[in-house]
Amino acid sequence: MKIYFNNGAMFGRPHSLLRKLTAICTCAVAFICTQSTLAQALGEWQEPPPVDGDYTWPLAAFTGALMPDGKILVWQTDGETARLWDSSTGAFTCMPNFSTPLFCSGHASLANGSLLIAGGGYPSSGRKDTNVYCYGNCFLTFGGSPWQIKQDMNFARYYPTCTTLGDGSILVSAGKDASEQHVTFPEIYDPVADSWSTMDFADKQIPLYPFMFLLPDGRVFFAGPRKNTFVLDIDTGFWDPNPIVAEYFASKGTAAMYEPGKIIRIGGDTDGVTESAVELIDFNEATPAWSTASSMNQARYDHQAVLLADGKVLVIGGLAPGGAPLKLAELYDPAANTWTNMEVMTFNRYHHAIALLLPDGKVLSAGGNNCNGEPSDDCDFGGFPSTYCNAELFAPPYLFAGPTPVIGFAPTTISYGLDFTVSLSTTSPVGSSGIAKVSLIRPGAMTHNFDQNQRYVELDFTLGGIGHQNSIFITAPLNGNIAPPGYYMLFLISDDGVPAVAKFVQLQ
Ligand SMILES: [Cu+2]
Repeated sequence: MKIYFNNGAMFGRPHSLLRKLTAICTCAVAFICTQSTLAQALGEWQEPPPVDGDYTWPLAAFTGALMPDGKILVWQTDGETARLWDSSTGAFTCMPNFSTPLFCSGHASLANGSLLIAGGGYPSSGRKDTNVYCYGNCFLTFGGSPWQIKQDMNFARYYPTCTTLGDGSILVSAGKDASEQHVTFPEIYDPVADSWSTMDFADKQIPLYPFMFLLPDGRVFFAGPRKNTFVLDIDTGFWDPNPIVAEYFASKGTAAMYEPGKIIRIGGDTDGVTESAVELIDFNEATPAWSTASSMNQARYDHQAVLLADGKVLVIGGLAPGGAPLKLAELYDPAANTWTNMEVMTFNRYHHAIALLLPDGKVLSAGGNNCNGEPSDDCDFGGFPSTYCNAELFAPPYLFAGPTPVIGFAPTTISYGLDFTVSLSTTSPVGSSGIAKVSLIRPGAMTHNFDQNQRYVELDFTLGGIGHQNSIFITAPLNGNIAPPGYYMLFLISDDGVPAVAKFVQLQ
């Protein structure tokens, strides 16, 4: 942690005396205990724009996806509730989908930045519908509506998980059909042919909204919730029959891949026993196996996990043992295997809430509904009363850790395995020699406490030498299994740990 004089912590170098005092900072040294000092340690919950004291939203965002223009597509239940939120102004634009009740669908992004939405159901049960929320110039092609209706799936599904594969196709797993039966066959969407292919040899019942992750070798890992986890070989079409057994069930918990092949499972509640337990598995090892990591400070379920710009994992909200809502956020550092309490949230978030990393390094926390009877600010759409029609933003501690780098130029497209150059702005308070880390993060798409799309990939880079002090030479990911084709936020992180506002790049 470093202390800067001007409270906003954006400019100036750390003062050595203050730096020493920081290590023993107590509130006895009143002038150090400013808001920014607290924020350096705990982060800070903030009101989303417009900043006018009103956190209210016109809907409870049960589902949210970040689009490559930085706007966030959200909906509550029916497709008609869909809106696009501009995080810079706070303005909403109605984007109604009249064809499908989109609630309880699966979502993942396509190579062109559009969002594929598989199935859905509420208030009826599972549907075969395939919708695409189009990104880019498709508005011109489809008469002004961003919604495209694509080929139906082979199976009706609600509560499925979508997983973008290395070639840009999308695997859809699990869900329930129109008869409330579990769908046991996965299927794959080819966005070029607009067709679905059932994986006929991969008949297996796995839980609703399973934690599915594309591995660096192109296989897909079912990481739970369940003790027995399995690898699905996309090429052969068969599941590996040998389970990789975890210690906890992780029902109502969550999971994230925090680096290619490295997966974390966090918390959950099984048969009324709420877990603080955290487990890790690393598919870069010869024999991947679940291992126990440091537990969260707080046992919880129905929480959300967000990969931050620097590779740490933020856990938001959820419910404590017994079902009381939790406002304590926690931050996991994979390098140190530690959990640190963050600032307490303003609002409850648990069932049907969303949490998404934004390009400025902040996290949007919104929506959810209230199963406990505590006061909430109803925005009832079709039989879902007791909703949290509000949002707040979390500024992680890294945004208070020093001067913020500013990206000047970044290419709009990058190619697998090739180097590309990014330059810092001439106004950036950090030169290229002050850049310590470069990351790509795929935009999140979250519902029901699992993000089906977020992905963190750290990139190799070299700093510009003499004559190129503002340039950084970066190597793009080697292939689509490391990072599927599509749009990513490109973050540069200073040696103080501060991310620049990301630029979106299209990896192809
Ligand atoms: Cu639900």
